[in-house]
Amino acid sequence: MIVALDLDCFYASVAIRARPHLKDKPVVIVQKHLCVTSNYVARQRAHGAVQKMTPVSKAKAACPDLVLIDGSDLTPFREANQQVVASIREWLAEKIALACTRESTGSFQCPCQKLGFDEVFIDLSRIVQSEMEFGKRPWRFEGHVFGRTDDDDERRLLMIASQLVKELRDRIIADTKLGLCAGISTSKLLAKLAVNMHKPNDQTIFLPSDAARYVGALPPRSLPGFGHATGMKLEDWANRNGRNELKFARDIVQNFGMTSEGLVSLGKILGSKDYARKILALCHGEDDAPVVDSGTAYKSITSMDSFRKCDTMESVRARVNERLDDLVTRLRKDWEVNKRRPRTLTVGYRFKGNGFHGSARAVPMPCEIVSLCSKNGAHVKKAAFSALQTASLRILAEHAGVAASKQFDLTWISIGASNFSKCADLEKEKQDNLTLANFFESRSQVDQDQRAQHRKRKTQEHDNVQVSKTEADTTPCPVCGEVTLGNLREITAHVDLCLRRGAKNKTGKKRRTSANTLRVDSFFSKQ
Ligand code: TTP
Ligand code: MG
Repeated sequence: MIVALDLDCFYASVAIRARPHLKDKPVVIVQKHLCVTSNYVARQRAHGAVQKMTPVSKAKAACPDLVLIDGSDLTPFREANQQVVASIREWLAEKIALACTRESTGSFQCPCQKLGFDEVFIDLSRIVQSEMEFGKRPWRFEGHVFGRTDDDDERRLLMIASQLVKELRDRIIADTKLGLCAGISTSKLLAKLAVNMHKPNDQTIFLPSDAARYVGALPPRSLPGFGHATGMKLEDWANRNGRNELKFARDIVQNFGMTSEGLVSLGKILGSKDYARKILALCHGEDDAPVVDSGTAYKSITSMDSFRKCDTMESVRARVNERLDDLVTRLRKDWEVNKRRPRTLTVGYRFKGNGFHGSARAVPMPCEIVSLCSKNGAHVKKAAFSALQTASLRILAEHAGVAASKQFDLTWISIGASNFSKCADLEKEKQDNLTLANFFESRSQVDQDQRAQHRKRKTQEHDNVQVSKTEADTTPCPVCGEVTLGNLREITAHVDLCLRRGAKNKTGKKRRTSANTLRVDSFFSKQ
């Protein structure tokens, strides 16, 4: 029992919520002279001339009283997305608690997966099951019903799901004042197709018995999960082999069939048999992809922008700085809420003439980000900014050839932080930092002692006197607990290796490798 939710004219709804006097006016959200979305008043008034990504001049010509709102700052949309997800999770928690009480069972999860800013998938199966056993009757469909089903149980379950979804939508609207649509079915594919069937502020149940016929009649590229590159490869294959155009999803099924030979030849075209299997199933209306819970915090925080021209180092620096201003502010905010630090920095880029084909490179996050998270102040932000700037420009130089001596023209860059490690217990971390610092201090002392001993030994060798090891000489590694002999550099390499391997300490408990790795890095950067 899967539900797909999609916010109505999302950016426009968020902008109008902050400006209620515009409620009945035609509104478009503008980014770089393009209308990225419009409210439904504008869509009706302009009779379809204000499509997403229409140039502002064209939209204005179709609807002269159009109100233009700048949408270049994504912060309000990001925040609205968080409100929506919080509302969903609160509702789910209430339903799960109710089911557990009724069934006298332990808690369970209903996965909730975010897709972009304004779409969410939820797997409601477990709550629907509980409702079927203990909930109120009569059951009926809530919303528009599409297709048919031969299975009475499935029909009942979808009725219950639709009633629950209506309740959830009402809750989201009450909490956030944002309208939304829902699609309800037995797979992500069908739920996603259903969500667009009745818009705005409505819901559709897709009964799956005829799904193969319905999906077969759709252009393959309109299927969620059927990407642009897949379409190009198949078109190319059809042209080269004198096949008819693969206009509809059923054409792909007919050309390759649902047989193992078909699968092998499609796999050769698409580069993987597994992917070929997924594409054939999609074209046949089948999708068994699970809803994977996204967690409450973002997996990555990325700032990106596209532009027409960026062909000098001065303009590259300016573009990188714009992204970093945004990224550093968001990382600091994220720290305040989630108390976590990113460990990976990823820089993506595209060049003019390459369309949407870009590349990206990931490197370990500069250690100055640690201070950005745990300390406040302009100098900390400046240090983090400067370290990120150096790292980003280095990636662009080394991997993209963006350097003063070279010719280039960038059209898009993205700078992202990911691979977060949680730091729930700051006091514990301070203690860990002290342990490491003390360890290195004592090792430093050992090195001095060893040098002194060496000198002494050289003198004493003369007198044939044996020198015993000092206490400090046997300081154990703070990660694995082993006594490692050698000079400071060798011991450092050992500790670093332990941290990276996530070595177990003496108690057998795994250490928090990532945070420690950063700590070692920061220790050395301070030296
Ligand atoms: P959509 O869900 O595609 O559109 P929408 O929510 O505005 O309208 P609908 O009622 O049809 O669902 O996209 C969500 C937001 O993403 C949209 O409000 C603006 C933004 N967006 C872009 O920034 N660029 C784009 O090319 C598109 C399609 C959307
Ligand atoms: Mg939407």
